[in-house]
Amino acid sequence: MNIYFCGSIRGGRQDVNIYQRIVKKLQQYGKVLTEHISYDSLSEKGEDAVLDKAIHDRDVEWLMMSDVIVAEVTQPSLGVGYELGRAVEMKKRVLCLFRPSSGKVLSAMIRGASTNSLFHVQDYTEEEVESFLEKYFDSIKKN
Ligand code: 6K6
Repeated sequence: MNIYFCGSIRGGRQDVNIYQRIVKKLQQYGKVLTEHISYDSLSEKGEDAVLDKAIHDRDVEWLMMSDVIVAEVTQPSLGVGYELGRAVEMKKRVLCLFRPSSGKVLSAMIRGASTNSLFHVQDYTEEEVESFLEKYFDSIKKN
């Protein structure tokens, strides 16, 4: 199974530790095409139009190749929002993970998209992240 993980980069890297836990867990279920999003060394910096086009085109190709998209959406990110919109258009299976304890309120465009049966938003606390991923992947194996 190809899994595409989405997490904030230029939107801010404050949740990188939780991205690492998510990617580690996802690797039990399949190949994570975007493992680099969890790297400590990946900073918010760097802007280069040619490089950015290559990143965009490669990421859209990976989205097309993926079977499941898992996004950590607590830290708002334009790139993650864009990827989720493209994933919906591609009729992909999507799981969004959000931590209400952050004090943030999730965008209505993400929470509101979960009326679609392929698109699921899961509120969670940090301790529960692995168990929610287990439940989710068990449920999609059965379907
Ligand atoms: C490197 C250092 C700073 O910015 C970069 C760009 N590198 C990227 N490499 C791979 N994927 C990226 C990159 N920038 C954005 N993305 C994609 O958008 C990822 O798949 C993330 O899920 C999402 C993050 O978007 P922003 O808007 O938070 O950057």
